[in-house]
Amino acid sequence: SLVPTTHVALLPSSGMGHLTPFLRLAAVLLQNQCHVTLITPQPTVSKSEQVLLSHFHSSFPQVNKLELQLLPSQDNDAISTDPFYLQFASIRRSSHLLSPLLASLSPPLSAFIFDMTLISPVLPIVESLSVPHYILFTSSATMFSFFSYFPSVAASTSSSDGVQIPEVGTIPRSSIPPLLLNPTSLFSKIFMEDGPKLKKLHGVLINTFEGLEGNVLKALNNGKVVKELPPIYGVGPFVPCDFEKIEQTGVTVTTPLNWLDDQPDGSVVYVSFGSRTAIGRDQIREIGEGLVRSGYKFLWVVKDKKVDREEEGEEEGLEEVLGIELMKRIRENGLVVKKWVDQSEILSHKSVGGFVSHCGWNSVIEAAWFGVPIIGWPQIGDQKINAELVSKGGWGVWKKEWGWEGECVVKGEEIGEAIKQMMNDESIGIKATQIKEAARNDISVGGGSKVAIQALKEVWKK
Ligand code: BUP
Repeated sequence: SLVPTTHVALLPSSGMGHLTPFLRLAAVLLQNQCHVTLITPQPTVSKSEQVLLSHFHSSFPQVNKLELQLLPSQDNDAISTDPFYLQFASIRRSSHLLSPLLASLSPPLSAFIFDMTLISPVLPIVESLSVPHYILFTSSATMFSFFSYFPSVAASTSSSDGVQIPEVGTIPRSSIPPLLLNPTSLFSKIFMEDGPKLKKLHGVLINTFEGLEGNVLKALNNGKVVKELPPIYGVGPFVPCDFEKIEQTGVTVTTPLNWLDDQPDGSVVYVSFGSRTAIGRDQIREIGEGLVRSGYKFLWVVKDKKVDREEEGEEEGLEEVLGIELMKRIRENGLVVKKWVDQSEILSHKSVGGFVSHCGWNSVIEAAWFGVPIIGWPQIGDQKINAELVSKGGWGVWKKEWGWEGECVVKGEEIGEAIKQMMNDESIGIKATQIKEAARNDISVGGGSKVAIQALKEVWKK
């Protein structure tokens, strides 16, 4: 045909929190008549990532599928014990292998969109191949503004109480990702080495929208945060897709969905801390206690291991973690699952009235999309920054004194009280409905996200 094909290649990093938004972006690009190449680092860390990828490729056979075979890990990777961070390091170290992959693509690339943790290693490659290059930032625009601003003030933060980002607001010291306060962590390295290179990108895509972070997007694009940033595109909210649905095997077991079907509208609290945080045994028991005390029904996803592969063969009974007595009271009031659940399906269910969440960015956006109020309980990384923007928006709350993962054990009584308070607060429910409407407007004709995607397509045509 006479119309040149817009060909976009995507490269996600490790963990469901990075892979999911990339695949949802791929779906948006396909809807917008782009030809898509997906490059995935192999092998993946978790089984969930592998399953999601195979669902994606069977739903979209037209997507060109490429693998980046990672080099074996090295001794000096002992920078962290978190398998997902080790994988970040491994992808960074293997990224020179991208050169032949990218060079062989046909038709030539209109854009290459890669994970935000890969800027330093990928830049020289795409620059030498003259491929237009973008990152997908898989957290909030507020977190992005912190990422872009922090390197310039890092030297003076150790003694001060926070980071004041022009036009965006102050990030208190207690909300700064703890790994950033350790200068030898990979997280710090990515911030300090990659942050200053943002101006070399052709653009930054963020899964956010005007109704949620319009002011931040504006400040970033007006050069108020850091001068000479490339265009920042709010292309969210990414909508959960059909290929993510998991088969419900074992008809005899109560699935979350048929359990939810039996509960009254808005009566259930959904509890999940994401795919990467394993909560300690003591805290798990207190959460169980708190949920029972709240008096609300609950659906609770328990995870006590960081990577799902580890669970094979050594699955431990929940009774052992929670104790028989507590387990009995829990069974009377709620449903506890240890497996991967379809979170979007749960959040979209009419019986769900609140979400106790670690505030991983994908979870926040999914809650906004379905209009579910959040009780934030940030555990690591960017999560306090995300929790604060939810609470500022009035559609959720978080308890600052609950601290980071493992910092202290929060008592069940306190947890139950917090749930009761939020579930009874009508104004939070109203705000959550408003954020849902704003989310839906943004991806409709004339909405901010729709406009951003059109703008990108125009740029890619040239
Ligand atoms: Br657990 C779990 N089912 O059982 P976040 C998670 N999810 O669908 P994270 C399920 O995984 P990072 C489950 O809907 C979201 O899309 C959830 O991403 C889905 O947190 C994704 O919320 C989790 O960003 O990642 O995994 O802690 O730390 O990278 O943000």
